[in-house]
Amino acid sequence: MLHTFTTQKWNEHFPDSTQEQAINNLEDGQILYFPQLTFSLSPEEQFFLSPDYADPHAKNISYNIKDHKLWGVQHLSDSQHNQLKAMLDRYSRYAHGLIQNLLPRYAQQMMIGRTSFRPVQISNRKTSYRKDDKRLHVDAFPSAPNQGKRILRVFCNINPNGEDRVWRVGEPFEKVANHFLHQIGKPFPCSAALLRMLRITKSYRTLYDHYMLQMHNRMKADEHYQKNCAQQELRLPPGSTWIVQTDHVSHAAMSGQHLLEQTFYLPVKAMKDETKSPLRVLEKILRQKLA
Ligand SMILES: O=C(O)CCC(=O)C(=O)O
Ligand SMILES: [Fe+2]
Repeated sequence: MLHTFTTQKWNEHFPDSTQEQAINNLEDGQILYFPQLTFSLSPEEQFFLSPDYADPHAKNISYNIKDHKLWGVQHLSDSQHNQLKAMLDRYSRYAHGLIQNLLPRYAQQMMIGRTSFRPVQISNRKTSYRKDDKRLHVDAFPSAPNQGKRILRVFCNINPNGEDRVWRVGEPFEKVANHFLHQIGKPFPCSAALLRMLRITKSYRTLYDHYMLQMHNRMKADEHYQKNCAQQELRLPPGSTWIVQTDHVSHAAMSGQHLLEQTFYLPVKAMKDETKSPLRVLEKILRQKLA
């Protein structure tokens, strides 16, 4: 499940054979794991580890490197606001550099998404079941359909107290799909156009997005599945980094505090083997084009 690297620098160069291995492993649904790849904070930045600066109404603190906007925060002075932005900007650039060096094939075509900072302990967080990432799921976003693009995420545990990020990892995507897909009906006619018109979705919700979102919701709602499907616990210690395609790898985050995360979106045509993408797997099962 984990493919481990000894990398200690965010700008490390990797030989061709390592790049090849990394892309194969990632596309097979493995997690690329860097137990010694740390993101260091300056003494002033350590201040931001307090959960008091996270807006309790937002799921995470978020940053967009394209327009330098930061949101999901509270109680920050202007200069602290800029300092936190600079910290997330640095993480975003480091994560991007790592992908450019390790997965150059992806780097040419991927789009950079949000950077997030999660300073709140997740084990006792209360939310609706759909938003509850303590339940196994594959990622699909209700308001941000991605029309088949892959979701690639770089996570880094920056907990200062030695606390692991504890995940569960579930069964392979094809198994998940075969388990849930037959329960899911077609969308109502014109619903995608309506959602777009009402600006509930930021882009058109394709059939792919419909099936992925329904799978995400049904996995989370199914208590029996959550307890009994094949799964493994994963403990990710502070000072470690990991890369996962979270649309493909069934995952749940059980406990931990202080995580950084950078999202990238990747067109399936950038993959080495696009038959392994959720889009192509669902299309094969449903025998229909979905995006
Ligand atoms: O916060 C985490 O550890 C992971 C949560 C999750 O499900 C995700 O980021 O996709
Ligand atoms: Fe997730």
